[in-house]
Amino acid sequence: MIDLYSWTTPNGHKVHIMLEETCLDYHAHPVNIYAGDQFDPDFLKISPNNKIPAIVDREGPEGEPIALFESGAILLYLAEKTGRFLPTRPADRFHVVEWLMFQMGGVGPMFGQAHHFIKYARERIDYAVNRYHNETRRLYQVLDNRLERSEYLAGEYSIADMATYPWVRRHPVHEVDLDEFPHVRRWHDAIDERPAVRRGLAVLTDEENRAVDEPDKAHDFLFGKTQYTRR
Ligand SMILES: N[C@@H](CCC(=O)N[C@@H](CS)C(=O)NCC(=O)O)C(=O)O
Repeated sequence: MIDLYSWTTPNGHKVHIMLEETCLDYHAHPVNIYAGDQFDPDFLKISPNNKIPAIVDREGPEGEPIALFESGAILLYLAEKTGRFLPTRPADRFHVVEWLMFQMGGVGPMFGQAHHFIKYARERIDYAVNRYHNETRRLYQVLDNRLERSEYLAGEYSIADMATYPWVRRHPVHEVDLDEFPHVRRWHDAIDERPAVRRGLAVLTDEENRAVDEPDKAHDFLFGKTQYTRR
């Protein structure tokens, strides 16, 4: 049994999708990052960066429990554990790792900053909006060029696609029109239709719907004093 600690955000969705694709036995625990749950001392023991997602696999390597944070590490772990969505042939495997790293080091941070300055920042800073929007569009072109030649990012459907799709799915937030990137659109739509993806995106939505919306508190937890308190 795997304990999943997560919320309904792109980084959470990566792992929800992988758990559904691999049919692993798991229990989802909500960590409402808009309500400050990420600072709970018990959560910080498994996720010291106060971010979701995190997992605890009660039957980890050598039968011992293992706790993991960072979505890319969790995807690699689950792929190793199940032998799925990460090829064994070294060249194929490293192409998946390459595109996974491209997501973790590029797509996630840049799209995330675009979301921040377009949607969450309390003042409009044109330089920052343009910088991250331009960078986001540049990364879309890299994806589009790749997907013109390859059905999925690293050949067959893999953890690299599971990592990237939840961010591309948020294209209205970072104000990118998928019609400008037709190969990304074709890839996005194919992944969007997968039953496991639909199930993964539904994980914790009841908890999200029940959550009380307190925008000022959420802003403080994510971007204000609470976030930057030394602990
Ligand atoms: N590199 C991390 C990023 C995780 C991340 O940024 N999670 C966000 C939600 S998408 C979060 O938990 N934010 C809470 C906070 O910053 O306090 C990963 O891929 O797991």
